[in-house]
Amino acid sequence: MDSAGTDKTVKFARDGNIAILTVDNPPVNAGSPQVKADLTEAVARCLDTAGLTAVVLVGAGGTFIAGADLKEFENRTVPPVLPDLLKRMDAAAIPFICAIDGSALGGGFEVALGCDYRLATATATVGLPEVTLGIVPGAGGTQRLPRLTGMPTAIELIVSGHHVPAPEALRLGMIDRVVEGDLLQAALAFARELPPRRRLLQETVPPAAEAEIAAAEQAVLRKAKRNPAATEAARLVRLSAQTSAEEALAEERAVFTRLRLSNEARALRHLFFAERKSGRISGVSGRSERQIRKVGIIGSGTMGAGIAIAAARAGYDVTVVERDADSARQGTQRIAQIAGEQGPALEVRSDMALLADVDLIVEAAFEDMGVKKELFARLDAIARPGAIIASNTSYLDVNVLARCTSRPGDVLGLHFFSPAHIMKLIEIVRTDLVTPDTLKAGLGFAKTLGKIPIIAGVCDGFVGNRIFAVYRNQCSFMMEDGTLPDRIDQALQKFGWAMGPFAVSDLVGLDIDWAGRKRRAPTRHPQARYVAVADRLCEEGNFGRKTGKGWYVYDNGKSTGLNPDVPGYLEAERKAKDLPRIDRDDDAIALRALASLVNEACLTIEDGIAQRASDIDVAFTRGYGFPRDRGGPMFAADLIGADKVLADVEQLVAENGVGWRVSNLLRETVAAGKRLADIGAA
Ligand code: T1G
Repeated sequence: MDSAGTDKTVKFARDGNIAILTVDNPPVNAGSPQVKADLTEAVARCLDTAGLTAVVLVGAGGTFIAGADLKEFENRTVPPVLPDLLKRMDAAAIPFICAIDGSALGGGFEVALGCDYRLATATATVGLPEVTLGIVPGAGGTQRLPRLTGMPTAIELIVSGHHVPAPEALRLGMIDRVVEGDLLQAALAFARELPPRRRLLQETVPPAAEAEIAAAEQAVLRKAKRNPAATEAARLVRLSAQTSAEEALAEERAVFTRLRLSNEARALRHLFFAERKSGRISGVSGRSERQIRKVGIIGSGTMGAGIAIAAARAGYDVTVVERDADSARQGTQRIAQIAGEQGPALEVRSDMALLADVDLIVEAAFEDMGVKKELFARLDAIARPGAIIASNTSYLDVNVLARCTSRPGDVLGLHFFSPAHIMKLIEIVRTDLVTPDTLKAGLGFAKTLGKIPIIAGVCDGFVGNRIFAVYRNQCSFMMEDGTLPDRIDQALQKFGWAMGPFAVSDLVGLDIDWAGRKRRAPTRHPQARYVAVADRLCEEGNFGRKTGKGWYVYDNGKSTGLNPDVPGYLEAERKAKDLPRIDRDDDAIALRALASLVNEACLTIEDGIAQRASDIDVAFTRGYGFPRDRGGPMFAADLIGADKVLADVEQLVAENGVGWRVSNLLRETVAAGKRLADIGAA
């Protein structure tokens, strides 16, 4: 093999009459401007070299190309651009064979689509995830893919942004062959057979019935609401059968260029990097020395069942225990019901001693300090040395639980969100005495479950629930000021929240918060503002959806409108307190809600409970229904104007009195003209 060693990101080598181009830009061979320039040059070299019969394109480091370099997106595009490169490949006389290992995504898969043939290892993944980043494929993806898969499948794949595993990609026609053994050798052998040229753009899109196309479109667009890139992508794929390839490509590029710098795309890119950073702890790196294979779960209520299902699906050997045979029987049924046909089927047992040989125990018992303290002491006696003991508590002091054991270094919080087998967010609660290795093991477990972890310190509610509680409190103040709960919910939904706070309370159950308020009552300042309407609803036994009445009234689980008692209760409370009425429009409601989140988020960072602002954006978009296209509360505040948000925080503090203060960190960040979303970014 003759090879020209250079410091370029694309290496040119030859194997007889076949050129091998290797893209080498660690860690994921992202298509930086340098890569695009080097690839363009290397392709030109191939086309200028006499006697070549084929070009094999491959990636170094066990992966192909992860698409455009998302770090470069804020900068102006510099030529050469991918569409020009693909045009040159289209005009070439010899075939290009793409050899895919690892991932070929976005622009990376578009390069693969610009080749005549695509070979991949069985573990490779391919796809066009651009829509999930608020953009559309910009280098022919919307035109070439439908020619391979047909239009309905192309719409489904491009609008969902699904990463497709090689075997499925083969079935759908996205790739030509799955290779066992050495990928490069297989690609070379394939090239030596002198396959005929196959330029996708010269082919026609396989015909499909309009009904089938529309059904595929509706199914994916419904899930992609609030993402303008989704509708655009579907429209562009349809163009593939309506107009010339040249016109469609020009339109695709125009849409791509327009969306690239949109606020939605910026927000989604911010979240992409935020989610990769959120599990990092400064000074703690690498993998745990401990292997987790066996996982024990205590409690098979909604949370325990969800965690058990998530762990079993991720391949752990799972044991679930309950306090008695009756609860075990109910738990077994609950797991079967939640897991459905997909499984797993797990039998809940009533013998704690079964936890003696597990590597990690997740306690998901009743949320009561007394119960949990006793449990932790018992677990300490049962668990083998070196086993990790975690609590799924959402409020309680995990430091206290750690101290109930003789191994506080092995104790941490793993706070899952409900339903635990679906929700991606998990808080890794860092106790005072936890060892770095225990944290690493917790993070590794979360990652294997496919979760997105954030690190939280110990306080009432950790990061997410602490901030959410303040937001909800503010929403109830706005209600007491004179805006009815359904109007507040509507305003916040209009802003993009999946649900308004009152609808959420009804769903979760008003009794849950009631218990929390009672628990906190002794420590609440007697002069702190307190809205008592929710207590009144609870006293009447109205706990929300499950009792048919809460903030709203329900018929067969569906809301039929505001609970008619609520306006009267509110008027009475306002009169009794002699409160001035404050009318707020939708924007003012959304701004106040955001201001409350941002201020508490900054206080949480100041207190050392949250590590960085972007973790809060991850938590709220992944765990609380904050709109992803706004990038999370901190990113959204930067877009709206951090000074405007600060002004509203100041007003909020002035209106609400005792217990409320403006975060210094917020003030300083705004004064310095820095971005809130960058607080704590390393
Ligand atoms: N740009 C820049 N950095 C990237 C990157 C990218 N596209 N992809 C990954 N990284 C960094 C990431 O931040 C991390 O860095 C490291 O690589 C490892 O990633 C014209 C315009 C490839 C499946 O949407 O889905 O092409 O934090 O931790 O779990 O139409 O990364 O270590 O410093 O995620 O093994 C479309 C995005 C772009 C693919 C690997 N491409 N990447 O997952 O590792 S738009 C994507 C991923 C486009 C064209 C348009 C995943 C991965 P650090 P990781 P992983």
